[in-house]
Formats: sequence, structure tokens, C-alpha cells
Amino acid sequence: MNLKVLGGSILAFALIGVASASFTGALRTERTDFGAAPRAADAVYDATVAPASAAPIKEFRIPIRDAKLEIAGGVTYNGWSFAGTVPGPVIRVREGDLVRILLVNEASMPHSIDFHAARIPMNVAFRTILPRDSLRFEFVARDPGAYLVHCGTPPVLLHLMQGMYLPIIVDPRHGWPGKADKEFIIVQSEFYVQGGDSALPGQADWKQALARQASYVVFNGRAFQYQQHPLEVAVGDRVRLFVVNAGPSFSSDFHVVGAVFDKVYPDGDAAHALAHVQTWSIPAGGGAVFETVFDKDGSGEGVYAFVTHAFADAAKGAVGLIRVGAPPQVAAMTH
Ligand SMILES: [Cu+2]
Repeated sequence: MNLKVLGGSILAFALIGVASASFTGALRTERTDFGAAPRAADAVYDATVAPASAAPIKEFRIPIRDAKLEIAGGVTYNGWSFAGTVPGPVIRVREGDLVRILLVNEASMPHSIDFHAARIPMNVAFRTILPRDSLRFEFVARDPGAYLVHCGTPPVLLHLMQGMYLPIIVDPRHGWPGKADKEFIIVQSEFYVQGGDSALPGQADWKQALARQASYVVFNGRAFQYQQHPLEVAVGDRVRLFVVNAGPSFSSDFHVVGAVFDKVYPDGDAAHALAHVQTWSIPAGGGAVFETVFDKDGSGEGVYAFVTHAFADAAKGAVGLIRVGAPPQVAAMTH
């Protein structure tokens, strides 16, 4: 595929698979259409992340869609989304990659997209587009880290609490220092809801949002989903967690019960790791990269909770489990 195709039609994207790489001499472009094989909105959000490809040009078609979500057990919500899920799909690129975005508004309201990983004029790339409109822009991912991407259409608070966010990981040019055996993405966010626990889906509660009285605080879009479906790692694994806080309004005081972070990369700067960290706070609109090892001499086989240590928020859903190895039972959990 050559560069001419990049200026082609939306249809060209639709005909291509979910992700495909093509080669023209030294030029390599990977194209991903997040609309081609959407994840089910009611499934457990898959927190595992695959490595970024070597393609130096990465294109993403991102459809904006209204979505009926399940934000807690038995609680549905009429949300807005990127590609049908909340959070939207993970984008992963490498420092120095050229990132090309095709945003397509398939929803019923005006929306936009704001990449925190991009250095770009907001009036050009982040402008609001009408239903059935589309927008193309590109940027070079110059700054490694774990970043928030979100709709920036006013009122931003409403578009965020409706579910319009996704994470982008920018790997350092030469990779993260040291190898990880497992990598996961965790996006914290809040929902402010009227109803939702009856037959009718819940709706946004603007007054509660302004008062910062969240109904649910969640990891990857649903309260407590990783209590029922823990993240699974093996004994001895070094685990890297990319944690992004979509807010809209709360910090995430990220902590793993029973573990200490060997490294925390605040905002993902690989050159400046903190060592031996118990809890690290991620502001709304921020991200950080965490590493810990579940080795047999320390945090070995067993069950570990990941939480925001602001426990009023954890009690509203921001708790998940990491299962290391095959512990005999999960009983008498205290978190
Ligand atoms: Cu929006």
C-alpha cells in the first residue's frame, strides 16, 4: 500500500481487515479499523495489550457510536463511545511513529477527539464534527507514556461521563527498560447515573456530576468486573500496568494490595522511574506506567487486589483482582 491510498475514501478503510500491515519497499503502514470487528459492549473488557508493531506509520479509523453499556452488574446505561465500548479500544504506537487518525461520527450528536499524546493545534485536529462527518489528522508520537484520548466537545464533563475516552500507549523508541511478561491496560473513570437498575437504561445525572457525587467508579468501564474475572499472571511474572485516569473529576490513587511497585514511570517517562512505590496518584487526564514482580520469594502465588486507595471510590467499583498462579481458593478477601 502506498501513500496515495492514505488520502483515499472511508470505504477503503472499511474493506480492510481489523489490522493489516503492508509493505512498499521500506515504507510500512499498519492500518487498524476499530469499526470492522467491534468488541461487544456487554463483554468483560479485555485488559491485555499486545505489543506495538514495527510499522513506523500507523493509521486508525475510529468510529464514534452511541452505545448501550453495562456499567455495573445489572445496570445499563445509554452512553457515547469510541468504537462501541467504554473505554474505547487501546491504541499502541512507538515513539517516533507517525499516527494517522480518521475519526468518523456515526453517532447522533456532534463530537470530537483530543489526543493527549499529540502536539498539534487543537482547533484543527480536535474540532467538533457533526453526525456523518469525518476528520483526518496526523501527528508524530514524540513523548512516550500512557495517555488519555477523549472527546473534547463542550460540555466536556458530559462527554467524558458518557464514556468518550480510550487509552493510547506510546512505547519508548527502544522499548521500556527491562522486559515484562504480562502487560495490562487499566482505565479508571466515573459514572453519574439516574436510574439504570430497572428495565430502562440509566441516563447522565448532570447535577451529581457537578457535585462530584459519582454513582460508580470503575476500571475499564464496569464496576468490579475484574473481581469476577481476575487478571491472570504466572508466578515469577514481571507485570507492567498502563494506568490511565479518564476522570472526569477524580484522581486515581493506584495501589496493588500485597505488592510494591519496583518502578513507576510517572507520565511514562522511561528515563525517570521511581523505585519502591506503594501508591501513586494519577490525576484526571493523566497516566502512569507501573511494574511489579510476582516472584515466589515475595508476592508469589495468590490473589492481589488493585484499587484506588481512595476507598470511597473503591467501594463504588474501582477494585479488581490479579490472580497469580493457581491459588487453591479465593476466600475471606479483605479488600
Ligand atoms: Cu463527544
